[in-house]
Amino acid sequence: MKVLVLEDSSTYRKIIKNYFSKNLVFIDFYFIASFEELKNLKQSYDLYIVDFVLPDSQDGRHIEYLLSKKKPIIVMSQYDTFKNSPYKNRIVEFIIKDKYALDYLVTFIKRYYKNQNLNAIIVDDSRMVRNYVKKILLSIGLNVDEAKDGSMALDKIKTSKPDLIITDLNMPKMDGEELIENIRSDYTRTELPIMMISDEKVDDKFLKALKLGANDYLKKPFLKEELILRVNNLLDIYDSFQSIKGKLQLDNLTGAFNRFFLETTLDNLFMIHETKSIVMLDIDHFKKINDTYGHQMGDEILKYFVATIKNNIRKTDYVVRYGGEEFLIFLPDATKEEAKKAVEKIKNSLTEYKGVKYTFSAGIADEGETLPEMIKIADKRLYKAKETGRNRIVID
Ligand code: GH3
Ligand code: MG
Ligand code: MG
Repeated sequence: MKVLVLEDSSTYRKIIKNYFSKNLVFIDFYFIASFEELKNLKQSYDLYIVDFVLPDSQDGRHIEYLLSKKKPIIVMSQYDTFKNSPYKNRIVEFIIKDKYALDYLVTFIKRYYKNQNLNAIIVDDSRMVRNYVKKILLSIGLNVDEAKDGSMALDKIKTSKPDLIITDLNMPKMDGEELIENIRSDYTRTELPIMMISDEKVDDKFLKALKLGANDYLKKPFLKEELILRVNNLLDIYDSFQSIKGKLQLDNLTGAFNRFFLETTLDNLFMIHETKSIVMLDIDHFKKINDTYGHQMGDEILKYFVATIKNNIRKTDYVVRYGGEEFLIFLPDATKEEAKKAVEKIKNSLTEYKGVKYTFSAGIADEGETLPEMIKIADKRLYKAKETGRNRIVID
């Protein structure tokens, strides 16, 4: 993805460049400083980030010029005078250059980058609404299809599963409620998010649709910004659930989740669950096993170890390969005592593998405000288990 930044201040250009190179490694950025340079560009870009006031364009002529490229434009400025500009409704975002500006930009661009691989369907009997919403969704990078009513939407969903449904409630043929019911018989809330937009005046209708399985709603008329923020939020959650299934997040040898999963997804799951425990496990004297029976046998034992763990935990628990022969189990909705029971079950069913006997030590925690904090506490207890003789479970 190629992004063009038009900014006349060399200092601010440097700041942006520096910030983006740290936070957006997978995107190509090009920097220019004037309207003149913009007009001389031969290439086109996927996204434009432009300063509102330039020495050679003070009234937004460069924005007018860019609109013809039909690509999203983000305008930045030190002042909020742009809010009165006629271009205000024709760009995706207006960002004031305050201390939050670059953070927000990075979040927006990351989401835009991911949205390019996602498909949304807008379902509404009014062509005007469809067009309006479609334009907004396109401007945040999504691919968009449309349907006039519920049954047409269902047909489209059956042919190829989209990633987001935005639907009206009152429609001829099949209305929103029936559509939501139908979708939910095949897909859960995290498998296919649904957002309602309706001029429905009765709150009961929205509540009922939420109970039927819609994820969120907006009342018409709504602000463009609000739709963008809510849709992007919904897709952030959707992404983290989708990527759980992704092979990218699995360790090749054992099939446990890897560190990438831990750092990108587990963090979100951690926040969602009120009660949760973490177990850190480490095989005892594993180096000796490798030295005695060979590295290949060591590998097989690691696989067998993970299989044994998985056999003794719930489907909703996660096993992560934390290091070589060190593993982490994340148990949502489990207290330390419940986690301990699971670990004891693992201990009891871990007999031997091809004649090789081995044991493990474990530390368990359900304390800590953040994921790293909880890991640290469990890790400390694991260390204690090792110190005090191995082959044991420590919970405090
Ligand atoms: P302790 O009881 O203190 O945990 O002792 P240990 O020998 O298990 O721990 P140490 O950290 O000293 O050694 C870990 C060993 O695990 C060293 C390393 O070669 C081995 N190891 C790490 N990853 C793999 C792997 O993927 N396959 C195999 N076969 N061995 C591995
Ligand atoms: Mg070990
Ligand atoms: Mg170790």
